Amino acid sequence: MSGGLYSMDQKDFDQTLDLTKVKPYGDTMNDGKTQLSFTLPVPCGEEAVEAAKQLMKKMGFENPLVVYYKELTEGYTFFNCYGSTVHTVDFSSIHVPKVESTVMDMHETDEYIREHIGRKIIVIGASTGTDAHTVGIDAIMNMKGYAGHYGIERYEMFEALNMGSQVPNEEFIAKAIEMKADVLLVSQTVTQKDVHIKNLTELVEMLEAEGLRDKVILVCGGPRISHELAQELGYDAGFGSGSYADDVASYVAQELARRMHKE
Ligand code: B12
Repeated sequence: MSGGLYSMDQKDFDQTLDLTKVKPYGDTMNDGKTQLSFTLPVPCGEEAVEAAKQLMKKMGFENPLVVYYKELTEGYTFFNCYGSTVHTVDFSSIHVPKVESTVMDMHETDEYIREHIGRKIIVIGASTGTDAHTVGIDAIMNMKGYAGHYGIERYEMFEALNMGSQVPNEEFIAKAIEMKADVLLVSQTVTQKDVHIKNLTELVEMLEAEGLRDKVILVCGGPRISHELAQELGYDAGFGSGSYADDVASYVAQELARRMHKE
């Protein structure tokens, strides 16, 4: 297929694409076609369908179409809908803060640590506060790894302790002091009523009160965590959905080396 369609720039493919005014692509460029689903707390019936369409118009969708609806339970109706959004975004002006490090695989990271740090990096991790979700922190730390990526416990140059879930911030900090941890990994999944913000903030405040905040690399992660949010809350880095141990281990190794060589 050399020289064919696949080697073309997307802009050459369709001259009507304007990256300063991007909208969803359905059948043709710029048609704005969007699928969305939601539930309304109203009884199932034609009035419910009309309510869904009116709501879609208010949300900025032209030609709203309800393609499926069903009573969920008495007084609640679920909808699948299509519509064409009138809104656009300027893709060319978007800037998303990201963790700045080179992602290496497990062997490369171990080698990097041997060369630049010369000792094992001590890491503790937990799902803190009331959060009982363990799968995220396990994915990052567990020996067996996740989706083909070995967790930090597998690395030769990390000494890692996964404390599990529902670990109070006090206990987490006490363990960090006992193990002289270089890195704290915090997982937060539940965000209802912003409980994650409260819990993540409390940890930062407690570390500051102990005079420990600057002595550790503080990292949080979870499905609703972004690097930007993490930094706003006083963390060094944040990792969201789709992160692997490789991302975190590479970052931590490079950040620790940077701090050591600055001193
Ligand atoms: C399994 C599960 C549970 C299990 C957890 C069992 C266990 N041992 O973990 C149980 C049944 C206990 C449970 C309970 C609850 N759950 Co729940 N649960 C889920 C579910 C189905 C999957 C979560 C999961 O395992 N994901 C897989 C992992 C691999 O993904 P991940 O966590 O995003 O992790 C990745 C990244 O985020 C990142 N990451 C995560 N942590 C960290 C940490 C660091 C340091 C780094 C670098 C990266 C990182 O890396 C990981 C790998 O890529 C989700 C829905 C869903 N499909 O996502 C709901 C979900 C998370 N639960 C939810 C809720 C509301 C609850 C309950 C409050 C329900 C209730 N009313 O009781 C309770 C809360 C209990 C508590 N006190 O925490 C909501 C959360 C909504 C919100 N935003 O707040 C969800 C989204 C379901 C929903 N749609 O409503 N849950």
